[in-house]
Amino acid sequence: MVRRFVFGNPIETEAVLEKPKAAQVYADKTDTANANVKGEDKAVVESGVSIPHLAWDGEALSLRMDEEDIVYGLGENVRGINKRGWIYVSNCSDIGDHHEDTHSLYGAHNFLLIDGKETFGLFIDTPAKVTFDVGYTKYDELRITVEDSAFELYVIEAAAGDVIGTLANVMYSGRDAGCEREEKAAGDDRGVRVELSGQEISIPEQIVREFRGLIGRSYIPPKWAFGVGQSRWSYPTAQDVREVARQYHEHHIPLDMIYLDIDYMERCKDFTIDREAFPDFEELVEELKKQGVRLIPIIDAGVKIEKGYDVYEEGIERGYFCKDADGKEFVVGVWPGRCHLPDMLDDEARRWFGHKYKTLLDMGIEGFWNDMNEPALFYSEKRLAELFDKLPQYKGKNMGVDDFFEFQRMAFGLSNHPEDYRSFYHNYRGQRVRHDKVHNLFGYYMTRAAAEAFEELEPEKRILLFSRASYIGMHRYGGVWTGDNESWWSHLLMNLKMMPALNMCGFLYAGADIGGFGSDCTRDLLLRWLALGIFLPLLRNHSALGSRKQEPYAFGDTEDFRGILALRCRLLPYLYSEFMKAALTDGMYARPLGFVWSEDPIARRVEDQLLIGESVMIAPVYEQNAAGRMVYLPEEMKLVRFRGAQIAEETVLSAGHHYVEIPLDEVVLFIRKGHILPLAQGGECVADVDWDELELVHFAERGARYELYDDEGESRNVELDDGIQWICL
Ligand code: MIG
Repeated sequence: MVRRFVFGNPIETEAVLEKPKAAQVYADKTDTANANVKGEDKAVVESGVSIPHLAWDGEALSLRMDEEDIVYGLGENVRGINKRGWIYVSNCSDIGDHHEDTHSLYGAHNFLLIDGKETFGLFIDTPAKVTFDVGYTKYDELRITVEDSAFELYVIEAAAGDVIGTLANVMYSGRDAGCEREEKAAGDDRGVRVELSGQEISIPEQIVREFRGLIGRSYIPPKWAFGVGQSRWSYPTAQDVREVARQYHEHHIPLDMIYLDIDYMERCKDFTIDREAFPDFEELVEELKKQGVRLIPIIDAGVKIEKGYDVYEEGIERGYFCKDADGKEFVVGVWPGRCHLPDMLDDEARRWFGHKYKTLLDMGIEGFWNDMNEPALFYSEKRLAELFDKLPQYKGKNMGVDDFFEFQRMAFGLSNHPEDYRSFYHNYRGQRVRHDKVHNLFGYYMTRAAAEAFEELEPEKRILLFSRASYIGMHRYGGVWTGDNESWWSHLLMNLKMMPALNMCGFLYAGADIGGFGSDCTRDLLLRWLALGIFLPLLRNHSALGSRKQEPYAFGDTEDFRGILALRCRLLPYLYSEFMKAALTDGMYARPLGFVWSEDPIARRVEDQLLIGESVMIAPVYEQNAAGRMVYLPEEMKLVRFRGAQIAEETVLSAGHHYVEIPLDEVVLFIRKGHILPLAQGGECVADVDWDELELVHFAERGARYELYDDEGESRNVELDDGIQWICL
């Protein structure tokens, strides 16, 4: 059950598609127009309205947490699967240098789930900053504050009386691939309608599904986007790109995508090609596609100020850029130097910007990544000018502590300055709105710009699209990657912990830079990271300028990399099936153990294992030089060990803790009781993988069944019904 409360006059985000009728709650701070609320009476809500589970004191929503309560969610954030014990601030941030103490990453995902004696979900819908103090200030209090205090609150509970529910509302029919047990319904030669495996789903998962029902179906990329991606900032010439493909192919390592970072553009200008570095760009695209490899260019949010550059000229002429307080185009510095920001929130400007992607679609491009769309501001022209005005005063001076720190603050504080976010404006839904009030929508609306244009330009075809900044709602238009992580072991684990939280918020096509973006990666870190990454939808090795080369062939012998990426190809039918079932039934692809064994106190606290789809549990190694790790099994499971892409061991393990040895060249997974894992033979790219020749690894009895999903992988028109096939033992 969903209940909606409106505090003040919130700005629409278009996160929720169909809003339930609201019970009004008036926050006296903002809603001065509402005479019912008296100044001193902060806790007043309109008579008769009370918010379940929460207290509202006029400043914050709060609730007392029991010792046993777990707080899941909040999407892209640092720290645990259980978010207790930290403060998280939803404020899309360009934050390369992030670590355990960081409060805001690139996304703003205000959905959380409290699971304890009472279990319920909360979604705080506002484009402004929200602070979640999850037991940091007071260890047993969750306190949520909203800048401006205008917001919509959704309280989501599972249907009353259901301890464990089944997916009764998810019905589809499937083709029967040799399942004798199935009775066919008369007149339906395709099979019978059944529940999704008749799977029991826990209360936490029911709540997530309810929430996801509100915000709409998750983005579905083309099937080839489940392949292997190689990226680097940068492969600056066509020659470099060809060399990546050549190396991969020479070593027979699977490859589906090569990413192009900013250097493919002419001086970082969106929708241009540097013809010196890429003289035959169109041929390059074709040539690689024939090898099964797509080129995926980056698009940045800032548009270079340059006379004669059509995007700039048109934007100026039609008034599509964000303006400052005086109505002049706001100037920021990003990669191309001085730039304007397209007003992604303005319907017309958004349509215009989205249609610019056509330039690249026309060159054969089928996928994009949207960057710098928090938006990142290296500097604003105004702030830079202030610094230069001040500089002469420091020159020759014996700088003492005050001067030095002031100087340092001015110079190092140039980027992403909060005041700059308060000095430009959007035209949003017919009104002039200051940026900071709608900050968290910018990346979302940039990605929406592209996705809406693709729907018009390529109505039949899925286009790969993912973004750095995001807000809930953007999950309908594209995926996310989690930004500039580091080649650190702790960031491998962070990648794992983030996945279910992102899924809860609708971001299914998601992943981190594998091997780490900043810092120098080592061979063992890349192998261990891949042992997680091969289970995640967006699998991309990406690394930063100046860091050690991070392609698999940069570390000497490639056999182990070939093996692990070949295993990715073997897993594809399963991974794609699980992804599509999650996307089409508002489910989760990666789940914490507590979402299935919600009554098992140990499972609920596991922070370093995940369920991937219905059949598989993973427990990757994330410590350097560890020979294995402890794994918790909530129930009896089958350990399956792969050496390279081949099965080397299948052993049934009892419930409880086990130490499992996992050498660097092996991947271990666990199959749940009663479940099946279909494996393809392999291949060197997605198109090579044969969906028909499947080996069924399982921990089940004869007659057990798996719903395999397949489609041709590119059409937008997807129905679970059309793609499901039963596979039986
Ligand atoms: O400020 O385009 O997160 O993936 O390689 C750096 C260069 C800008 C940030 C992205 C990263 C990309 C980099 N970009």
